[in-house]
Amino acid sequence: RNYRSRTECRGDIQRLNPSFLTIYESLIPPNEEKEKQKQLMALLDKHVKKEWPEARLFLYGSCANSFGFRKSDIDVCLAIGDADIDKAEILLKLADILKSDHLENVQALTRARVPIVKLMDPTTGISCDICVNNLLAVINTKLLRDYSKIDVRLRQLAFIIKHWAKSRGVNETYQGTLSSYAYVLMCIHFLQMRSPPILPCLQEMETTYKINVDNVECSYFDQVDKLQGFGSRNNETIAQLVWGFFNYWAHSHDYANDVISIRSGSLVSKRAKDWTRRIGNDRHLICIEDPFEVSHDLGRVVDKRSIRVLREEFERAAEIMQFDPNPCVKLFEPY
Ligand code: 3AT
Ligand code: MG
Repeated sequence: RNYRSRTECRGDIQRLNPSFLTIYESLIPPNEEKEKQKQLMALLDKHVKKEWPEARLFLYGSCANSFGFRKSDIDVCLAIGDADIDKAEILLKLADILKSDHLENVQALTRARVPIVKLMDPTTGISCDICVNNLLAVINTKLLRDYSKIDVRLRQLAFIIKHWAKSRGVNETYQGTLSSYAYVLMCIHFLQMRSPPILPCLQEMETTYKINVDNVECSYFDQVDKLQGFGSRNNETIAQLVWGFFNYWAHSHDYANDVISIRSGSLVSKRAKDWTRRIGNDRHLICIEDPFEVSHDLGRVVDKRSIRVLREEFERAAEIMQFDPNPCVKLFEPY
């Protein structure tokens, strides 16, 4: 099959905006959920401080980056200053401490890729995963949250794309498709590349926030209040952006040569990163650079089979956005 990149979208595209906005609104978590999360965090903090007075707890992932749906589980990071601690030992101890206080299903999973303690809090109904010293995830959570404050269209687009990916079964890293984190990076990159741009590149601007974590220098412009109205010269709407996003990934992206990079606000070449061939399990069939761990390709989970699944889904979505009379139904049909 040979689709050509489209430059013209359907004439009635604006008609689709209300349906996309309704879906977006229906996925946003209500404020009570934030309160319940705080309540659970306070309880966890009380227990943790008793054992490790210096330790701190941070929320990360979708419960804190502003891209979380309603009724999501929460991700928590326990930060313990000491870098050479034995994580498994900490997690076993943590599970012990938490078991004693009304929490349910407390389990330490010390051999997982990211070792965690899992638990469920019956008071708030929230399930939670706690990891140890995964501070880069806390920092990339802040970066995503800061981007979301600049232009509401990022949050709208990312919610629609995540909802599509979950409905179509392409948000499963263990099956070789992409994480939610990767999809949000794709959305940020897409909005940085609009003309005129809807988002700036915060890491290329003056440094107002700087922290060194695990020997990675993380710095960027975080005074995003000053960037209100940044994208106002661009008046594209959510329907146009969803159309453009799928059209880009279906027909325009150069999978053979390009890496998307929100760090640089542009495309960079696979050759420059030496991501042109398979090394171990990293095949680099779709390349998404992590903003801080720049040697890390979020597309590394994608293999020969799943890249076909992904690209066929992008093509399907692009066709629906171009031709279907009612894209908001077809786009999210369960696979
Ligand atoms: P859901 O709403 O739960 O689907 P999420 O935003 O919680 O989405 P993930 O479950 O993919 O996203 O990941 C949780 C957080 O962990 C998000 C990000 O801060 C961090 N993270 C995930 N994958 C990576 C990765 N490969 N490299 C660095 N950080 C990552
Ligand atoms: Mg999550």
